[in-house]
Amino acid sequence: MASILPIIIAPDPRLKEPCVSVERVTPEIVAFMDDMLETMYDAPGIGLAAPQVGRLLRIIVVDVSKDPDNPQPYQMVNPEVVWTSEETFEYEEGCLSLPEHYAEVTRPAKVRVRYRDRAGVEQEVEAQGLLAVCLQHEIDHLEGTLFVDHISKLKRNVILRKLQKTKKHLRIQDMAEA
Ligand code: K1U
Ligand code: ZN
Repeated sequence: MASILPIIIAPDPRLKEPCVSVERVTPEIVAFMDDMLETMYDAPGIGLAAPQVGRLLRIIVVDVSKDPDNPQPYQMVNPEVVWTSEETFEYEEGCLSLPEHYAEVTRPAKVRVRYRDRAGVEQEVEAQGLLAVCLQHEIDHLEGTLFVDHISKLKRNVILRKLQKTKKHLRIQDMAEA
């Protein structure tokens, strides 16, 4: 049975590190990807990258269907963007590691992504719309890049300072309850 993993909240140095490639898709990697998918659905979210749960591995999961009756999950090992369109697309992004903060980010409108699936087989997907946005957002996580790194320094610092304050308050609350 899959487990729900704790999600790391920014600011945290583990969210700023580049991740390492996965050599082989072992049963342990498959079990970890199942835990990631369960964690993403539970949050709820439409994507999750391994560093968000403390593993600095090049693994992401995505499901933009938002429909529990018809899920369309992707579990990707070593995903890489191999083509982007000239055309761009603006979308108000969120992140499970930056809860309750959103900002407009402009990215290529279409991308082609190469990855290995849970059987270790190389695959490619061409995406547009929300799937393209989400894939780029999750692959960014693997380089230690957050959506706030695509907005102005002023807006980024406002969001990160607010999150730091929230984390501090939560720690004080935890200590008081212990
Ligand atoms: O990477 C993450 O933290 C997941 C993030 C993915 C994402 C959202 C929006 C644009 C780009 C990438 C989220 O899933 S935030 C939560 C969210 O968007 C959502 C949650 C429930 C239903 C629908 C959307
Ligand atoms: Zn994110």
